[in-house]
Amino acid sequence: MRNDMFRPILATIFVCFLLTLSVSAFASETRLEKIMPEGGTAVLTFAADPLLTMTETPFTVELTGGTGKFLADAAISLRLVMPAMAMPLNNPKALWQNDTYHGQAIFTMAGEWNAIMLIKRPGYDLVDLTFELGEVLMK
Ligand SMILES: [Cu+2]
Repeated sequence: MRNDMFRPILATIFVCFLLTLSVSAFASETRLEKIMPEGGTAVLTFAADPLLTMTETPFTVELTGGTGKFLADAAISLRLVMPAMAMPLNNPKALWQNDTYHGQAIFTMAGEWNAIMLIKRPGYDLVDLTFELGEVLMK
């Protein structure tokens, strides 16, 4: 009797566990958000978590203006830097494609990285935002 009661509960817990595993497998991304100086937000999302060295890592940038409208007229690039040392220039661009800005990043060394996002829009001053990416791990 007791066994019959618990079996469906255990089965439910097991299915939930499997769902959690599969969701986290597909949702592994590193998402960072900053407020822009004149309002609105810049969201930088890498398609990996954790970030790994020597791996082409797609990223997207979503710019939203103060009114909540997507901004599609910007020229965007990242300066990927290590705060602890000078590294060779690593400045991937993010180009508008369909619905958002897309680019590819490669981290050339394990350790702590920052992404300085440069945003230039017609009629506006250059904006730079620093995103702290944390540790990039050895592949
Ligand atoms: Cu380095």
